[in-house]
Amino acid sequence: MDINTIRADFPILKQKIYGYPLAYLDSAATSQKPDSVINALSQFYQQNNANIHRGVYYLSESATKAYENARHSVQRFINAPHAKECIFVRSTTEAINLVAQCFGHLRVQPGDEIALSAMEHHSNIVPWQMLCEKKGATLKILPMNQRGELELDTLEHILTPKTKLLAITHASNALGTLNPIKKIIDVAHAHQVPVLVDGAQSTPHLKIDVQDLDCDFFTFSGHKTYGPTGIGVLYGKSRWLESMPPYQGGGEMISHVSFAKTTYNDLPYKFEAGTPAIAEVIALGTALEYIESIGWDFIRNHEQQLLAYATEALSSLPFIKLIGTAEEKIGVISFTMEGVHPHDVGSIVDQYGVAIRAGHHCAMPIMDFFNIPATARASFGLYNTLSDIDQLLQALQEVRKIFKL
Ligand code: C6P
Repeated sequence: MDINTIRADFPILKQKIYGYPLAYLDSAATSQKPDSVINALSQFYQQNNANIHRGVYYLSESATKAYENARHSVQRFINAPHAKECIFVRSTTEAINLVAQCFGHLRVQPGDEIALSAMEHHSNIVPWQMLCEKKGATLKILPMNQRGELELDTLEHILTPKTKLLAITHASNALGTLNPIKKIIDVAHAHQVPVLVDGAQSTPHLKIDVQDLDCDFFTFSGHKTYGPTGIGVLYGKSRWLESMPPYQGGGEMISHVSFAKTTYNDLPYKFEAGTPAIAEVIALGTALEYIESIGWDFIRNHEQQLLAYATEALSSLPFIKLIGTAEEKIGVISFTMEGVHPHDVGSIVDQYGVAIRAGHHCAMPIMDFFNIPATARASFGLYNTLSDIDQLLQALQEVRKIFKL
């Protein structure tokens, strides 16, 4: 695989920002999109637009076929046993809210516990807090150490007979930590605790096999996996999804409606009320096929090379402190710079064409743990190069000059 050939697939990368080549280092927030995904969206609206599962005419039937084919692409991509276990939702956030409400409604009683880890994104904290408030349940938090690694020895004590679910991230968006998720799931299952994995940050970077992981639920967002915004996936084991009540009421999720009673549709439609994001689903299928065409070996090796290069270069700078130094990481580097607020770092490097994120990264408990208000964060996608990182390093020197440090 030649990186220049890959970069040529991403039209946005060809532009200059303030006269500098764009060094896009914010793929953890959202990834850029290849031509094939952009074309899939426009081709749908130009040639195939119709509502699905409703019409008896050619366009509707071919749109339905393309939509359901995309579900099969998702099934293959995460190795789900059945396509009906792959539910289309708006995002990781919606997937977790769906499980919190529907699984929570079914399983959680006053006095019960939901276990989370100390490195969760707000999307995997707040829905559970809302559930706990409603049900009189409590949260238990698996702690982490100063490197940003979970203290797995304590997991057995966190899980109790009252624990109804462990909801945990596969990889941290703020620290880059890649958790040993299979091991964690094994321990939880040994305690009869089902597990939801937040795969928002792992899915773009490594092969996901939900059968090998044996997770009960797995979630990811299309826009971080080179696909469109507004589309995400909830995978759930049939036995949970079958027993859970629907999330929203409306068209498509029903089997029969009368004013006296409604019966619900089968999986996956029970959880897909209303007209879905048809074009986005189809383009998500294209994005997953694009990733597969590049290949996991290339993606993992390439991104690990970028991570190693950036880690070595940034840690050699005495004015930089890395936040998150776990042994196993995805391509995410969070850091603080002595004497400069991360927001200023982000705004100044932007003037040199470098796009990074600065802030709490929707992970305020992580910032509290490290006793900092925010970090600057560079995150990599399959299209990044060593020269993107050099451009960041150069821009950081400019930040020092501006602050006369
Ligand atoms: N993190 C980031 O810049 P949505 O917004 O629903 O697609 O994804 C939410 C989410 C859930 N879990 C993790 C681990 C995440 O990283 C994210 C999104 C982005 O880090 C936007 S805050």
